[in-house]
Amino acid sequence: SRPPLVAECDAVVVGAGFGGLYAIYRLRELGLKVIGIEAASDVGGTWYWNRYPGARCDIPSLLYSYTWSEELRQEWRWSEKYAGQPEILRYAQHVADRFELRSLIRFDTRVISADWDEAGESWTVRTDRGDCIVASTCVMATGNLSVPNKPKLPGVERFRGPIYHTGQWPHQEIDFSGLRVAVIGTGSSGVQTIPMVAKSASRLTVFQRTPNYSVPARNAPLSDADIAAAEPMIAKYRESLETPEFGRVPSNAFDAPVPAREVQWARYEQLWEQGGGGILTAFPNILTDEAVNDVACDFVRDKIRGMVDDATTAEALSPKDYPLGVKRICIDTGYFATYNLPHVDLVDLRAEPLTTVTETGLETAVRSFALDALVLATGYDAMTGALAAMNIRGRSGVTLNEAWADGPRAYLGLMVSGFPNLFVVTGPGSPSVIGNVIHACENHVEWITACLGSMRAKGLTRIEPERDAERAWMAHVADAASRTLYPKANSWYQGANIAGKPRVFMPYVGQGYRHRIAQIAQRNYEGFVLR
Ligand code: NA7
Repeated sequence: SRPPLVAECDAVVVGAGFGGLYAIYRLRELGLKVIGIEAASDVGGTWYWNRYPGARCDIPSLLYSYTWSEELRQEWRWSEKYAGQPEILRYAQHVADRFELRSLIRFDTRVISADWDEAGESWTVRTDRGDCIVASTCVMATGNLSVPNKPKLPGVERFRGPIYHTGQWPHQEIDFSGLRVAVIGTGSSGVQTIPMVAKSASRLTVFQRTPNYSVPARNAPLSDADIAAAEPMIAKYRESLETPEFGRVPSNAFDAPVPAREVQWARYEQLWEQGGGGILTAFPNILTDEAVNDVACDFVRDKIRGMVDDATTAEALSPKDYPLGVKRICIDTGYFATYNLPHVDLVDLRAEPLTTVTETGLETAVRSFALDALVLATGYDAMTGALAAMNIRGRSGVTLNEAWADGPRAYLGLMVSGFPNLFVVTGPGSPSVIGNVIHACENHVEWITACLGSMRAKGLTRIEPERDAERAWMAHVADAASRTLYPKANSWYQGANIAGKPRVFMPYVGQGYRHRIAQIAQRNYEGFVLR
């Protein structure tokens, strides 16, 4: 145990994942006194907690890397095309050591409140360790997928076996050998862990509410030649910090032609062989034109039928009622083939809803299942969960949750009106989780540091977005989404997975975000009030 810290500083950074680490680095470089706070015992954020078997990034490692340090880029060598969680965590740890960031971070410490003091123009941040830190600026780098969604399954408290959530996995290896295991949830986490759990469990039952589109990763070791070949692409990303390969809607989407079905099919075959999320770049209008997207859906369903022996199971595993790519597409290794194993079963919760958890298993409306362990791959209170849990109180005593009662809003996804000097890294209204979140973090951190640097140079101490600018931005975010197929799925992008969460399409799927926010900065921070 350590004594509580009572301190004043220039900036508090909450979270030591990829957003927080870089924020600490840049703010220190700016000459600020920075204090980092992290709930975990180490750096890594999402990659610290998500240790479930099979946890792996769905973006190629060479892109899922910081671009801001050439030295770092040269000295770090990824071993696989898609890095697994342990390697990504090692990367985060390496960054923390290499740039000597650890000494600035208070680990095992959770923020319990942050209060704005108008007279002192400062935030008072309190933690569960009794710390009280007064800072002129607060940077919330608390992550988009950091608060697990644990559905209230009826009777769950009775279950005698262990219950694991993929986003809060224990730090020791879990041995499922000889056990009857259930996995609930078939999003990216479920799709990744199911084939791994099937390797050791004596019986695996997957409880699926909504099937997902999944594409083979075709993961492989990275050769030196692969790395050299990726150089120009990486340089291009540094330039734009926008990742077109994954979920972003390109600017030519709206007037692109609809190619003949055979042409589309042939292209999908090619991309399927290549593996990974590239399928979403097949045609510029894949996320905007239902006619184009429909063919992609047919293509993936056809592949599922080809991979799964039992026709009823294949049918249940085939997504039907939403377009491909508007929930984050899954990238798997052997997911569908896992259902061909004799000890693996799928339960379609739409056909037979879960009625209760018992001491020894699960019951649906038609059957009961004896179980030794339960794995919840049920996702996150995404994008806003961590912010909502921190008791943030801004100007006039209004809490962030009150301000967001009708749904989250933030000007440019960076700042919330009523909450001066509080920056959000990858907040709602920014591209955040669409594409590559590391690049999204870099983009935000660089904007925030440039902003603070320019304020200091001009002797300004307070920044807050105008309510109207914020409103107009969120209307633009909604408009950008409405021009695409994104709203056609009940996804966590719009908070649909959390009961009672107001439905607002949170990520920005429009074009040229980095350019837009740079322009706003150039125009003397248009839409912000600075003094
Ligand atoms: P996701 O993508 O939110 O997936 C969660 C899964 O859990 C999804 O299949 C849900 O079904 C299911 N779920 C959630 N609650 C329940 C209940 N109550 N009963 C049954 N099934 C339930 O989270 P992941 O962790 O897989 O992935 C998150 C992101 O991490 C991913 O997008 C990548 O960016 C990496 P639903 O679809 O809601 O019907």
